[in-house]
Amino acid sequence: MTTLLIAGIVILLISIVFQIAKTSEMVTVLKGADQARQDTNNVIGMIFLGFMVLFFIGITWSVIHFMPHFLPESASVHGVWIDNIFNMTLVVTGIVFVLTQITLFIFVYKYRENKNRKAFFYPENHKLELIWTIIPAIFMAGLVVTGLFYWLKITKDAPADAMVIEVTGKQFNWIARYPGKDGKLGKRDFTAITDNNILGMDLNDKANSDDIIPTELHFVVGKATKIIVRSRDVMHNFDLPHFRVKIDAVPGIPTTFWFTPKYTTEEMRKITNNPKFNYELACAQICGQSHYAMKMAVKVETQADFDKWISEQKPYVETIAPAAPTAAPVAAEPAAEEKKPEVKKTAAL
Ligand SMILES: [Cu+2]
Repeated sequence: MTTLLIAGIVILLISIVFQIAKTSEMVTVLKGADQARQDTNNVIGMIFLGFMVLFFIGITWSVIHFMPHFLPESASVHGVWIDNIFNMTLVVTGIVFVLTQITLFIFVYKYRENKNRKAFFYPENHKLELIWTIIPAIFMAGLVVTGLFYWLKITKDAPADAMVIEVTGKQFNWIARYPGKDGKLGKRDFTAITDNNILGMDLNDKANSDDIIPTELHFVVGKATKIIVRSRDVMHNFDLPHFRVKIDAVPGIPTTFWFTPKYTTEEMRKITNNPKFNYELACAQICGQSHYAMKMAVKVETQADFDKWISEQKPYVETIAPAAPTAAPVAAEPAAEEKKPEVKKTAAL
């Protein structure tokens, strides 16, 4: 029944179009070709103006509608600089965009074909061309130089007292490792990776004896934090959107990013007016079937709270089952190890 109804509507629409075409042909004959063309141009000009108005209403509506879903204020020191560059670029290019689009549509309407007007041949104007080349070039250079200035500031070496955390991506979860009391991350060997030793930690390396692999990431507010990002299989992307931190996790090549968290989770709950707010580490690289589920909870707290939390964590080696065949199951396997099939072959660390 529905199909029949749709077919009926389509036939009706086709016949309406056909009738309109026929009528306009008759009108052309009655009015004369020139007048008919003039009328058509008027209508098309008005349609362009209407489209422009609807276009700007649409843009304004979508900005207002999606505003509540925008990221809140940056929770890191450098994030504020990134936001400022974004906003500056958006304002400069936005003004140009609005002005050029309005001019474009108004010109289409104003200078529509008219039998009383002759086209004006105006091949070149060096002065005008210089103006519209040099002014945008100055603005673009300003944006690029500002961006570069902040980029160099953001990517310079982390302070010596920065807290170091290693985060390894794998299909499909993140594994965070804290250095423990000795402040050193132990050696790893990808050939030693097993279900019980998920990072292939070298058990002969003393530095590994106190390394901690917790199920969530904890940062200290106001403390520089350096993340060493690795991947155990394919390319992932370490993304902390609230901190404006984003860097690829590449198999075989550790990447690093350092930043300073500005607000604790509690403070951010007040800023966002959302008592359930939580920071989150996501994967921003489509890395396979369960990519969407690749995330980790992140908490920012005071140094005292952090110290308390870390003192409650057990070193990972203590949770690794002994090699004996009667070994008891692992007591505290970190994070929800995914239920999805695991990639059998580990490419690199
Ligand atoms: Cu991923």
